[in-house]
Amino acid sequence: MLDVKNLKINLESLILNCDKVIVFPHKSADFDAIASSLGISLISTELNKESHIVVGDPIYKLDHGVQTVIEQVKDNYSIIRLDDYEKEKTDNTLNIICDYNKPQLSWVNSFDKEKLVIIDHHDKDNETFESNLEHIDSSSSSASEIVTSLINNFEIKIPDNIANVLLAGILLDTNRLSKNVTSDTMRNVTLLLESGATMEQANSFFSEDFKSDRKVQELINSTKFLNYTIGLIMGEDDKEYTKEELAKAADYLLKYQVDASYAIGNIGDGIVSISARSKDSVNVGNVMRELKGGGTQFSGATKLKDVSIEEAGERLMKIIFPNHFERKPLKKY
Ligand SMILES: [Mn+2]
Repeated sequence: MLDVKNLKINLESLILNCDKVIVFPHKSADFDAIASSLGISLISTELNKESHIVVGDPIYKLDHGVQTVIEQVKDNYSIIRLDDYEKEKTDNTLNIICDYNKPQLSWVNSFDKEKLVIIDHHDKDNETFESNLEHIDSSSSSASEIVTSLINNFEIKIPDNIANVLLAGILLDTNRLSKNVTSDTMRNVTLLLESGATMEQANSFFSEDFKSDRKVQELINSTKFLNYTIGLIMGEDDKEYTKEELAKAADYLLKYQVDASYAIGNIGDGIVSISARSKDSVNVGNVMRELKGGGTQFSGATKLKDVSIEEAGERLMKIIFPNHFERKPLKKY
């Protein structure tokens, strides 16, 4: 692997020789992905090169903190949708992917090898994209740490707001500096603090999860226990949830004396999702397969189109209790 000094030299020449730079955070962009992408965009701007960051996820589905970040930077950085990428790309566009290295996590499944740069801290495997230049360093805490050190090598001054986001990226992937922290991590943290980031500001992005946590708590509060051993959560018909919120709620119920838990909710675009979890006596993967979904014994999910929450619940009941299915209200435990 190239050290950051050589990464800088190679990246500089690739950026200077392309038409424009397009940066890709991974699907369901988190702080680390978005922060490292912003850092790369900052470098491109300093090299007088046009750059765009492609966020393929519907913005409202992203973590609330990430939405806040995008809101704060969107006047100074070009954040574009997948459709715009199709319009923007040219034969000589340099694509830079941040915080991932595989097609499964990518909104774009294939890139011209010669026009691809990978900056990541996750292990490589045989799925990893082929690229012209890669810096995949699993000893780094985060892509944000790598990019901070890269910006420093370019001797670029980091604006306050970007320093705060990069710090949030490092805090996320180190569980607030409690794991994967090396002296290099701390040197980069220091650099960000010297550039105007503060722990208070960077941490404040995380408290944006409050809204989502509340939704998960509401889901949990609505649990009905069937046969004392199965937890069923049905979201409100007019509310939209993320798959993660449903999964978190189903996960939470496993803390109690349940064998399995199911959380049902609208996830947008007319789709109702069921997230299922179990300890070990119920194979929820099989239950979900009956509903055209999938999973393992312990965790599964499915998506149903054009059904109400109620109907989705009934379909699920028919599979769990095929012989006892009756249309009467579920008893609250
Ligand atoms: Mn990361």
